[in-house]
Amino acid sequence: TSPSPVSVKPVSLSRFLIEEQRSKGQINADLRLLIEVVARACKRISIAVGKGALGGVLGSAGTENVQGETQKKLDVLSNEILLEANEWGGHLAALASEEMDDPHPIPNRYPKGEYLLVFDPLDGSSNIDVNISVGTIFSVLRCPEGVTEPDEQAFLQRGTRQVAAGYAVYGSSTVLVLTLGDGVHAFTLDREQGGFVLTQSNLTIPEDTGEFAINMSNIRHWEPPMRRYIDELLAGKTGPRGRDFNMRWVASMVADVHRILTRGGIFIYPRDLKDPSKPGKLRLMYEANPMAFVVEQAGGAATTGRARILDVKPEKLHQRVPVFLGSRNEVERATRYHTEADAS
Ligand code: P6P
Repeated sequence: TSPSPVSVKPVSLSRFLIEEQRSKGQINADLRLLIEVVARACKRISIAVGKGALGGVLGSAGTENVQGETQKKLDVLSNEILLEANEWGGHLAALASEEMDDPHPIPNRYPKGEYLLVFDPLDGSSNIDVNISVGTIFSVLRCPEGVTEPDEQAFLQRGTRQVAAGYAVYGSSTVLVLTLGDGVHAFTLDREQGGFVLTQSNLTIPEDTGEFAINMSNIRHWEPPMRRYIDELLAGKTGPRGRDFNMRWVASMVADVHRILTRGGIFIYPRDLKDPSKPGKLRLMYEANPMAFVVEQAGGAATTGRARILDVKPEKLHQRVPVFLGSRNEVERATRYHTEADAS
């Protein structure tokens, strides 16, 4: 029988990374340092988020980000925590964030490294003031050879070029989910020890599901194949799917994706016609790509409804993209409805 949980020696994030480095050559010392620094920053963000009203950081900062969205004080604080944590380590060539118009160079007083870090420091921040889970999403790319002053162009790499990605979800517990391109692993923050401990290895998403996540209030703006796919789910047993489906929508991508990683499901933020200039709401570089990498590494699928997300060639740092991700068979079905409609 497997040893009882208490007898299994807890594996810290640092030990996991050192053993990955030693056994699989998947990562080098700089990437290991990068992941540890991001994890420490997420721990600080978790502490700030956890203080809620007592931390004096709820509410709006009175500023807008590049998306024209009102920034919450915690958005700005979380961004600053990630910048300060990563500037001095010598592992990064530059950083980019949802909260900053342009990439943030590493100050000349610090050495530069070979990696680029792009992140959404606090995703779902509209949920903070109502005490619903939020999270941090991050993606790691290599700085292109010979680029000493990385600008936006240096970041515009397909999602298949990511060397690592993951997120921290600040919920009833704080969980860091990470892929280095060799499976997906989850680490829970042990608040007494102050570190992340491996709690799940090689997470896998069931290929089929009975649960979908979408903001139904946009239904009148959807393309016909999107309507068809959702109508069939809503028809349940009486419809062509021959089974009932359940719906969840947290309006925090990190929380919805974490549920799907844990028990399956399909998450959809489709293109909608209310603003043709915006192909969906979610951003490619620091929401769709990192989540797509994690989901694929867990055996799921992630598309724009028409193409694999990780194959999309980025044109702009803050560009948006439709997102269908989760249980492989559901994502493939929803995608097929769109590609068949296009072909007809
Ligand atoms: P809506 C949060 O603002 C976010 O970027 C994602 O975390 C979330 O999935 C989505 O937007 C929610 O969008 O339109 O339902 O508020």
